[in-house]
Amino acid sequence: MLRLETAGESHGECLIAVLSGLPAGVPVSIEAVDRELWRRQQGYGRGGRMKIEKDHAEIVAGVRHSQTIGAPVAILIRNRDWPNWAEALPVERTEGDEAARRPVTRPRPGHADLAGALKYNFPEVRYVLERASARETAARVAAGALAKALLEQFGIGVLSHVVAIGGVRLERRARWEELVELSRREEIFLGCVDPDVERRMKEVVDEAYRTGDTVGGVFEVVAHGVPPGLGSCASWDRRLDGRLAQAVISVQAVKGVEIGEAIEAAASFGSRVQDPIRYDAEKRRFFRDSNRAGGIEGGMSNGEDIVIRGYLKPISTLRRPLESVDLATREPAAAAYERSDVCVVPAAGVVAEAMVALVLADAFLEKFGGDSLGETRRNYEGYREQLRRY
Ligand code: EPS
Repeated sequence: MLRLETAGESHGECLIAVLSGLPAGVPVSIEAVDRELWRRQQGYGRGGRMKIEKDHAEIVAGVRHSQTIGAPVAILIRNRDWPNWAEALPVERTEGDEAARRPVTRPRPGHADLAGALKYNFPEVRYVLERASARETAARVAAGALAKALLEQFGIGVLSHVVAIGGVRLERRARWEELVELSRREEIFLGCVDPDVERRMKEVVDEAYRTGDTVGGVFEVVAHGVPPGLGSCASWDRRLDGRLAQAVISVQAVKGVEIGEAIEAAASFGSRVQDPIRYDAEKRRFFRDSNRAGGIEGGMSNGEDIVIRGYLKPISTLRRPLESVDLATREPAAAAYERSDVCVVPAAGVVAEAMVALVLADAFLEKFGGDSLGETRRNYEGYREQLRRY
């Protein structure tokens, strides 16, 4: 239903997102999109680039008079750093010395560098790192903001928080209200709902700064207000958990995804990890006291909050470089270092919110369809009525 394509190099002119499949009539606020872009740029542990950029969405197609018109939406985010790279990455061939292209011949272990150079048959990794860069996620966040705008029309919210940085973990569940409060803050530090845990998280990032290292962690995305029945148990590729996992693991540096309490459950017994089913006769609805399934059973949303965690490896650009091989000489060499971040877990959480919102909006439109928001709403209300009568 929804299709997202992004384009753009980290140090190119701009990033572009093209999102098609949204019905007409979804309210769009540039301020709201920019707020999401701002949230993605925050967090303790970001590098110098975030002081240069101030991401702003220029919507150039598909939205008129603050509403979608049913056409593909095209969003452009300019790179403020581009003037510093115009000579290194011109669109047309230029004469001049090789060094102006800023070639990188010492691939970083863990980065796309080497695999990309081999795959695309490049003698050095500049083009690969430009596109593999997590800078691309700004385009995803802009598109995700539109998916959020659709979901919001149906009372669905998608937010994130940081559960762990290195070995420091938040040992309790966060309430939805806490995530709402966190998302409204004017200062984002490490994105943890508990200030004491956040302070200890900061110490881990400081240690990485001191030692020229990087640090990873875990973020959690929660989708609140999702109706039961999104996704499907009938076909493997329509299962909501599979679609969400793909979307979240596609975020740069995410190496693992967990839905609900999957990791703990794998070490436990069946009698302890399911969420017993209850019925509230007054409200005429089924509910659970726990949500270990993370809101998904049989590949479908079950009406509880959807909870999905992303496990982020420490990013692979280290100030204290790892061992590598120079592509030009084939001699052992220290991996290249380019200005980078030390910790990006809070930002990755914001990106994953966008990815979760895009998948949920897709599954929502798959179930309810409609070329205009009014039509989608009628179909949705019809289903709600069916649930009430069930
Ligand atoms: C960026 C993410 C990181 C930053 C990048 C901006 O990208 P990468 O995945 O390549 O490490 O380091 O900034 C730079 C490349 C730079 O010149 O500082 C982002 O999320 O916007």
